[in-house]
Amino acid sequence: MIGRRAILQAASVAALLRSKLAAADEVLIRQGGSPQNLSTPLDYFDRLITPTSVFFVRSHFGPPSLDRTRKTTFDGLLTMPLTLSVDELRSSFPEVTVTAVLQCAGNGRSFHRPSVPGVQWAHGAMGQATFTGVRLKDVLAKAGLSKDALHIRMSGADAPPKPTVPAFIRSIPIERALDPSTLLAYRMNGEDLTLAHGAPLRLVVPGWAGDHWVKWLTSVHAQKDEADGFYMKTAYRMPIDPVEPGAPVPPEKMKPASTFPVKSIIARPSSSKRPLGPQEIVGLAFSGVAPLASVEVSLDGGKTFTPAKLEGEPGVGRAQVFRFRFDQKTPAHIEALARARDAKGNVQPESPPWNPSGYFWNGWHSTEFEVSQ
Ligand SMILES: Nc1nc2c(c(=O)[nH]1)N[C@H]1C(S)=C(S)[C@@H](COP(=O)(O)O)O[C@H]1N2
Ligand SMILES: [Mo]
Repeated sequence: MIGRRAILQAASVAALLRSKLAAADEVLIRQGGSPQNLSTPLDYFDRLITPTSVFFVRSHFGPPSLDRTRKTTFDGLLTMPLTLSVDELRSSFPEVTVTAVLQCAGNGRSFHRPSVPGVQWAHGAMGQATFTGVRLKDVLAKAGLSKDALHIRMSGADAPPKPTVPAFIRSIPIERALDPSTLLAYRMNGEDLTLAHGAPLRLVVPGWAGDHWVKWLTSVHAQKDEADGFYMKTAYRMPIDPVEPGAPVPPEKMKPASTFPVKSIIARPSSSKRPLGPQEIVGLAFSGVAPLASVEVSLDGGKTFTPAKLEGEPGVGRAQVFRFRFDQKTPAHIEALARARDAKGNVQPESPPWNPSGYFWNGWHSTEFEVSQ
């Protein structure tokens, strides 16, 4: 028999859970599509670290159950296959923390013209967090990685809704797997990973788009070839050379989408009224290709640009805050736009090339506001 006390306890746990969910749901913006696509509101891009409670979520099928003791199997072209829980990984390998941008390849898709099907993200399918875990290369070394292994294939505990829907299986090339920044992470922003973000274990690939960051990891498999399946051979591919907007692109003219290009996003002010006097344009900028070099702001529609001040440390796949201050003494309608540049000389374009899946949109972001007495 279930006692009254147990029922009351269960009811209060349920109420607590509901209030927690409601708190996150009130802030995150539902993007539709299947089942958990939530984007971060622009206002949160005024700081280096995006709080986990408002960090965007993208899941193709929704999360599996939460099991912090779930093990991950490392097998394939390894002389000593391993099966390890998070606790076992932690006690066997050095712990590392990276600060990195996690951005969905489809972030900004809604701005491509002609429009492209898929989740219609605006700017909020990205965030920056600290991720703590162990290096994938350390685990592969211990497992005796074979010279024949050229790709690492990964999958998670989430399952498609029906057998005819392909599973989320991804692979990364061996050079990327052995990069010291590639982590098997179990903490985010200093706390245990939440279920939505891949608990108990996810891959972290700084500089590469979110689809490589496999959540709820169960299998890490060393193999000779790139992984097969819909999420490698069809999805997440870009034209090798720019194509006519709207034109079909044959598969052999496509390559996997990996590093995300240089981009800046303005957090504040959003379209609003401002009093006369000091004004500040604030946002985040980053590049998956090279460290950020500069952000410039234009107040005349892109004719002239002035450098903004950068905060935070530069790094590949790492966001910095930019701040641009000016004094507005007379009433005016202001349109401010930002343009970022990375250390390899890549410059954020006014409007990026179209591609069939609408990936990596990184056009200039602008904001308009009214300054008055
Ligand atoms: N197992 C699994 N991992 C996954 C996905 C998924 O559907 N299943 N989605 C990927 C995609 S497309 C993105 S953009 C990121 C999003 O990570 P987040 O939800 O922690 O923000 O997770 C990636 N990892
Ligand atoms: Mo994504």
